[in-house]
Formats: sequence, C-alpha cells, structure tokens
Amino acid sequence: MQREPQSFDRVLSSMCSEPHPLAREAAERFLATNPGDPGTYPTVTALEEEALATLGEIGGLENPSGYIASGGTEANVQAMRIARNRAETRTPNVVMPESAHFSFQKAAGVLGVDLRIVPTDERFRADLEAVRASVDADTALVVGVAGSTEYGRVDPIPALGEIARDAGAMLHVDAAWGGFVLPFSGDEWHFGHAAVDTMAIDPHKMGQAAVPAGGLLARSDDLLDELAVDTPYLESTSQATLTGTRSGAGVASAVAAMNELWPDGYREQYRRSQENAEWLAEELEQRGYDVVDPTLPLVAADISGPTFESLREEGWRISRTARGELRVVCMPHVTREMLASFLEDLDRLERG
Ligand code: 0PR
Repeated sequence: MQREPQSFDRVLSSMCSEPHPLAREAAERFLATNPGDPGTYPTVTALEEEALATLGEIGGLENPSGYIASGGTEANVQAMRIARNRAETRTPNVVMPESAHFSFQKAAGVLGVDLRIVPTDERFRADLEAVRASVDADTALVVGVAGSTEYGRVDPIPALGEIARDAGAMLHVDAAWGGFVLPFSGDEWHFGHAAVDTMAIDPHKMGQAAVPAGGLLARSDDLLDELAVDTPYLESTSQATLTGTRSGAGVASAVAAMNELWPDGYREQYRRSQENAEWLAEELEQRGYDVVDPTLPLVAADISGPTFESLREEGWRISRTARGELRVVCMPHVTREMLASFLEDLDRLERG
C-alpha cells in the first residue's frame, strides 16, 4: 500500500512538524504496544525510561521522574494535579500569565482550582509585579511559560521560582513547544536555573517525534507519586498517567528522534529555524509591517484582516494571535524557500 505523505508545504501555523524519518519508522514498529501495561509490553517500557532520561538531560534534570504523555495538555493537567494534591488548603489557586496555553483552563476546570490569570509586560512575558500581587497562602502553583504559543516568549523563570518559593507554592514550566530549542538560545528556563518542580516538554512539537509524544518531568519521585493510583488487574501495581492505554508509537518515536538529534541535530535545527524567523521578520519590517521580534523561531506581524483571509484562500495555513497578528511558527518543515514563496503571495495580494 502506498503511503500518502502528509503535506506540510504551506503549513505555517502548526507547532507540530514532519516527524524525522527514523521517528516515523519507530512509530510504525510500535503501533501495537501499550506502555500503560509494562508487564505485557516490557520493551516499550524500557524505551520510555530512555526517553525520560534524555528529556531530563535536555531539561537540566538528573534522574528525572515523569513519563511520556499524550501531549502538552496532559502534562499541564498532571502538573497542576500534583500541585493541587500537595496543597494544604481546600481552596487552592494557580497563578499564571495570560500568555499560558489554554490547556491550563481545562486543567483548572477538571481539578476545581481557582485560576488567577495575570497580565504580561510589554515584552509579552509574565509581569512579575502582577504575579507577586496575585499569590497568597492558597497558591498551590505558579506557572511559567518557556516558549509561549503566540509569541514564543520565555518568562523570567528564576524570578517566578523565587516568588513561588516565598509563597510556599510549586513552579511548573511549560516548555511544551520551546523545550527542544531553548537549550541553544541562552535563556534561563530549566531545572538547573531555578527551583522548577515540574515541566512540560513535548517531543511531538520541536522534537520531531510523531504524535502523540508529550513529556512530563518532575523533580522527584514523590511528586509523581501524587498521581499514582492502584492498578489491581495489571501486573504492575500502580499507574501515574492520566490516560490508561497509551501509544507505544509516541514513546518509540520520541526515543528514535532524540537518539538521532540530541544535541547536534536539534542545535542545527534551532539555528536554521531561528535564522528563518529573523529573516522573515526583517523582510516583513522592510515592507512596513509591525513585527514582534522573534526571540525564538516564531514571528508575529500585524497584517490586515482581508490580506490574512486572502492568504488563507491561497492555501497558506496561518493563524492569528488574540490581538489579531499573523503568526508564523518556524518549525523544521518551514524552509527559506517556503517563506520566500509566502512573501511573494503576500506582495501580490497587497498590490491588489
Ligand atoms: N503548551 C504550549 C506552550 C503549547 O503551545 C501547546 C499547544 C500546549 C501546551 C498543548 O499541547 P498539546 O496540543 O500537545 O496538548 N500549542 C498549539 C496550540 O494549541 C498546538 C497546535 C498544534 C496548534 C498544531 C496548531 C497546530 O496545527 O496552538
């Protein structure tokens, strides 16, 4: 049977990408395995340990605790669940910047936690004064974003860690998208820079693994134990994941991608993506658009509604920020040629 390749030709909005060929192959080989049942599927369970160790290396954490989740949403839900379970209050709250992903709203809803959303500053990073003013004795968790969905910005993680510590709260870093570029960008974002307790870091985004491969990292085993439930009819005795049956394909493909690409391949990819983002930002600025400086490989630019719609009609997969800017995520499949062709279409449409 011939496989129809999924075309990423005009996809500029996705935070997922073409999986690395080795990741695709590994996913196929492990399609029929379930790491949720380690007694029956020991090979994929061993692979999950390997994946976790590498994710720990990337995220600055020795001997990490955690697991390969279905994605950033699950990792964020579970991180909030750990914090809620540990909180010594019956009315816990979570403080996060408005730039945090909507999965935290789902988490707060499911967990019955009061979500306190604070503004970002002029650089689209968590406003530290606002965070400080929002935490109190009931704060179970402070969330920092390392690579935000809309602008690719990194919150001041060490400062957030101090605020969380002073409030007796935990700190979760959402590096679901940013985690595979941040080791090369010079940002302070990981367990080694601050008192980070948990982290979301997704192989299926910048990590070039197949979907579903998210990552939840926790500083210590006792944090993950907060999630464990007894599993009477499995050979293993407890399970910390949110989903039961899980994809071994995601786990195996994450290992294949990381073995191949960490660190040199990811560094090289970061360099290409970042150069593309800076090039696109420069080109757009020269044309007179307001551009949000791409500190990571994600460009936002103020392009008018009608032009945006026309670009979509041309087949470009683009999305907008809440403020209405066009977003271009420079994922591994986004090449300079693709961006040049996008600009040609943009120029033609603007000429009318
Ligand atoms: N955290 C951050 C910072 C994210 O950007 C995202 C997803 C998540 C968590 C949630 O991850 P999962 O979707 O893996 O659960 N960010 C993108 C978004 O929601 C996801 C996405 C993917 C969007 C592909 C479009 C697309 O084509 O905008």
